[in-house]
Order: sequence, then structure tokens, then C-alpha cells
Amino acid sequence: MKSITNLSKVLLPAILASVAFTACKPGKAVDSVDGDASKKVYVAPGKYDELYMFASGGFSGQVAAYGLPSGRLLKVIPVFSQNAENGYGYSEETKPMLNTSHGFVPWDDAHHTQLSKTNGQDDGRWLFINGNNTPRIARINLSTFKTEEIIELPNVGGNHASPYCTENTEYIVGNTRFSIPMDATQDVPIDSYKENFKGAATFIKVDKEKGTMNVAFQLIVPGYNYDLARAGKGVSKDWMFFSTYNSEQANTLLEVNASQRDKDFIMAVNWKKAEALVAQGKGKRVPAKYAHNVWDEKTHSATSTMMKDVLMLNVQDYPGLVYYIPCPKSPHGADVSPDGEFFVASGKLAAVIPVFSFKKMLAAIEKQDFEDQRADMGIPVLKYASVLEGEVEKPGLGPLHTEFDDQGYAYTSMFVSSEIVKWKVSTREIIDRIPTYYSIGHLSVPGGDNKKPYGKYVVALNKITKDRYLPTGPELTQSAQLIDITGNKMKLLLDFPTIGEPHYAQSIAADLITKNQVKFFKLEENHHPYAVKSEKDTRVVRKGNRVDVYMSAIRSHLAPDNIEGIKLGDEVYFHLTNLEQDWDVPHGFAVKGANTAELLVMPGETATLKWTPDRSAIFPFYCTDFCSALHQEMAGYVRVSPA
Ligand code: CUK
Ligand code: CUA
Repeated sequence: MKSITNLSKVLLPAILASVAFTACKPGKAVDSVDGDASKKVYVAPGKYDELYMFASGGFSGQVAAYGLPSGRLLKVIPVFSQNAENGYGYSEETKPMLNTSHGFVPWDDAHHTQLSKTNGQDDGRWLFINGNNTPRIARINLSTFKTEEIIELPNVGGNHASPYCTENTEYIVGNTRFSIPMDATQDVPIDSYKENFKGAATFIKVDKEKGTMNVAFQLIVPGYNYDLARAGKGVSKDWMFFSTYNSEQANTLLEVNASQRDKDFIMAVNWKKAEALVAQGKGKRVPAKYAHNVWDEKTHSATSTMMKDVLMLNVQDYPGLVYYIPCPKSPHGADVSPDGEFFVASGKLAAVIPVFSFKKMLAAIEKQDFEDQRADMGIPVLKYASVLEGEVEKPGLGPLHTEFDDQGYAYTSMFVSSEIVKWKVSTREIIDRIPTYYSIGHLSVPGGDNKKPYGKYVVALNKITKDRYLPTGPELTQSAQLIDITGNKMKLLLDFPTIGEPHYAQSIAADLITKNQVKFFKLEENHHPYAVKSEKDTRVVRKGNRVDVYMSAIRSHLAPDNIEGIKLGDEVYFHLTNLEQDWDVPHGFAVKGANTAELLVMPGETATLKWTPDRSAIFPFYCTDFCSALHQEMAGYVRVSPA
């Protein structure tokens, strides 16, 4: 352990250099490619993939669903960003989804996908993802592949340690990447960081039936940077582990300020205890403004509510709630083994991977075996040696994230040395390593955070592709790599491009998703206030200068298809109901010159395009999705007369 400080002097320049390294065509790569790779990833026409992989779209703010092992992109699910393809964030119904306390924010930077769990296993119901910038968490319904809910997190600057869930999706957590003053309106000098800046670990309660999220409480924690988190499971199911860096509490993250210490911390939180304290009425409700946006499946519309306060517990007031465990230099990932006994932290500037024991942690707490120095905010710091099970030695450079398979092995990504290292959880002995192309961030084993992982593959989610694909101008594609882990030696099977930066992904057996698919929305259950149930209900209604057009679409007619009586200065709302009751028959809608939206309306659903004509003219409109032989006939005219 003594060499850590020195090593970081070597490592940091290496990290920086790796960003600028000039890769040559990887001759060695051939060695690690499985000879049967083509057979193992080939999914014949008409056949299905074995797994769905849900990957973060990074700075696109969206989620992408891929099939594995083929790597085929199946769908981009819009979450935090407007998406012209299907009118998300443009239609009147979906605009409220992107509301925040800052107003309408139509983009974000998404990092981590989290599948919902029952008894520590993926249940295929929901997918959660964090918005890193405007701190938000979204919930996607996996029976419709629609974003159903987005909640903003108050008192958080950069929701990075998020959205990790407990064993039965009781809670989803989010913690701050950038500590900030808890009263966000507080005007303080930035260099008063040590006194004024704090972290807030947010626990969001998830409704068992509907999945609806509500901020249950926030724990005020020391003003460090919180990077990632994982819930315990099995023996450790009542705990949550967060990685933290910048325990120096520097207000500039230059290495000299923020990476001086040999060790930062893993923060262990007893969330069961926090929950019990809340049940006893502990904590204080403090003013906090944040948006909670919910999709209503009956009205096919979202509503946005501005929340006004939040329950806060200052952890220093509640001994036994939070402990710190020292962890070598700038821990990034914090991952928990399938049985819940070990938690693995990866110090990105560290030379070893420490594996901590939950049992030993409890014993150290029992014995009150604390380091006396550095007890920030009265939080006990456990001794490294008393919680440590052992270290994985010489793993490579820049360890980031660890996932587990079903055979007792762990896989850790090495950002700087661009490789995945396979090691045995029980002995921490390194079994194998495989290069990745290039600069791997997260990695993902299907079911890798479950009590019983699915295993079979590990997917490398890379930061840089360099020479791996045909060039596409200054920006090259982002990429993932599929690796076979069924044998002793890892074998590279496939490179495939991804949208945005694939920070993290989770994969799930396809049948857990396919069995719950909604094929269309039932028209009789459509309670949208402007829905029509048949073509004969279509009409144009004027109220002052507002004109509501109740429209229908069914192969192959838009009704009404000749609209007159609109005057310049009117506000026109086209409410289009798709009358189809069949799978995969959306209709689109576009009006010439409408600068607000185009629509894509699912069968049985109603969506609204708002339009303020800018001139008097005859405007054509039409269906944008080629839906039948008479698709080109799904069109009409709207006449806008001078005021
Ligand atoms: S982060 Cu990207 S490599 Cu935002 Cu999860 Cu670790
Ligand atoms: Cu409806 Cu094309």
C-alpha cells in the first residue's frame, strides 16, 4: 500500500496520455477474437436475440435498446431529450415530462441504467436512468418502452451516484457528484466550500405496483464528490455503498488539491435504519423546489408538479447511520458481489483493487474499531485493514468498475491500460485479461448486479474507438464490445456502435421483457380529453382564437382532411387519435411550416400538435409513417385565411 502515492504520480500522467494516445491498427486484437465469433453473434433473419441490452445514450440523454449477441439497435427510447422521431418532448402531452425547476430542459447527460429488481433479480418491469446535469431520475416502463416518470432531485449538483436500487426496488438512490450549499439560493464564495458545501444522498421510494417515484428523504452527508453507489443484497441488503473522492474538500479538482490523500472513502449507509428513523418522525422538512413529472396512461398525457419541500436528516445527528471505509485513491465504482458479502471499490488512481468484507465491517462497527482522525461531521471512519478481505494485486492501470458472473468470477474494467481483468472472487487471483478498444469505462455482465447473474457475456463500454470503424469526420462512433466469458479465457466476439456515450448498460433475458409487451393501447380505455373513438366524432371546435381539431387516423385516411375557417392569429391544436387496434401501426402527422412538432401516434393513443400559423395560405398535412399501400393518401389541407 505504501507505493500508492508514488504510483499516482506515474498513473495520472498515464491517464492523461491515454486520452491523446495514437493507436495503430490493433494487430494483437486478432488473438483475442474467438474463431467461432461469427456463429456466436449471428442471429439469423427472422430469429430473435437472446438478451435485451439497455444502454445509456450518454450525452444524447436517451436510452438505447440493443439485441445481444447481435448488437443490433432495436430502439432509441427518448428520456431526457426531445426526440423528433416520435414527437417526444414536442407534443403537448409529452412536453411536461421535460419540465424542471429551471423550466423546460430538453436535454441531459445520462449515465447509468438500472433494471428494477424483485428478490435481487431483474424483473423486467422498469428501467431507471439518471440525468447527470439537471439532476433527475427517469423511469421507463418496459412493457411500452416509454418514459413514464421523471423526478428532479433537489440539493444535488450532478446526479452521478444514481440510480441504483435496493433488492426489491424499495428505493432508488441518487447522490451528488458536486457538493453544493444545501440552500441552493445561498450566495457564498466558492472557496467557502469546506464550511458550506454538502452532499445529499437522496432516497426515492418506488411504489410496488405502479413504480411511481417519490423523494422519501435526503441524508445530508459531508461535502465530498459522490461517484457511484450499489445497494447491498442478501446479507447486506439493508445497506447501500457509495464511493466518494475529493475527501480533501477542494473547491478545484486539480490533482494537487483534490487527489492528495492516499485514501478517500466508501460510504456505507444503513438505509433500513434511515427508513426507521423517518418512520419515527425524525428529520426536518425543508423548503426545496423540484419537478415531478408523471405520465398518465389513461389520458396519454404527462403532468408536471412542482414540489415544495423535502425531508432531510443530517447524518451527524444519527449515530450508526453512516460509516466511512478508507479506500485507495479516488474510488470510482463500488460494486457488490452476488451474495452481498463483498464490496469492491476501484480507486481510479490506485494500484490495487480492494475487496471489503461486509461481515468484517459489521464486526468493526460492533467493536467500535475506528480511526480517530478524520471523523468528518462526526462520522466514524473504520480502519482499512479491519474491513479489508484482501486486495487484487497488479490488476492493471486505472480500475473503474466491477461486475460479477454466475461462476464466482469478477470482471474489472481498466481505463488506462484498456483491458478487462477477470479475477476469482474467493481468492482475488487474476485469471485472465483481455484488451478492449479503447479506454473502457463501465462493463456489463448480463444480470451482473443480481443475486444470480446470467453471465455468458461481458460487454465493454468504451470511451474511444479510434481506428475501429470507418471514419465519420471529427467525431467517431461510440462503441461496445461483446466478449464471451463462458470459458477460462475471455474471447472477443463483436464490436458494435452505440448512440452517445454508452456509459453503462444492463442486459436482461429477452423473455422477461417480451412476455409483458403492450401491442397497442385500447381505444375504449383512452381517456384523453380530446380523443375520438371513431371517424364520425371528428370535428373542429373554436373557442375565441383557440381552435381544437379532433382528428382521427386509420389506414388510410386522416379525418377531417379539409379544414377551413382558421384565421391568421388563431392557435390551432391538432389532437390526433390513432384508431388502429393492431400491433405496430403508428401514424405520423406533419403540417407544412409547423415549427412546434411532428407527431407519431401509437395505436389507440391521442397526441397533440400545437400550431400558430405564420401566414395565411393553404397548408398541406400528411401522415409521416409509411403505414399501408394508401399511405400517400393519408393527407389533407388546412386553409388559413387572413385575420
Ligand atoms: S461513469 Cu462513465 S466510466 Cu459516469 Cu459511471 Cu464510470
Ligand atoms: Cu398513416 Cu402513413
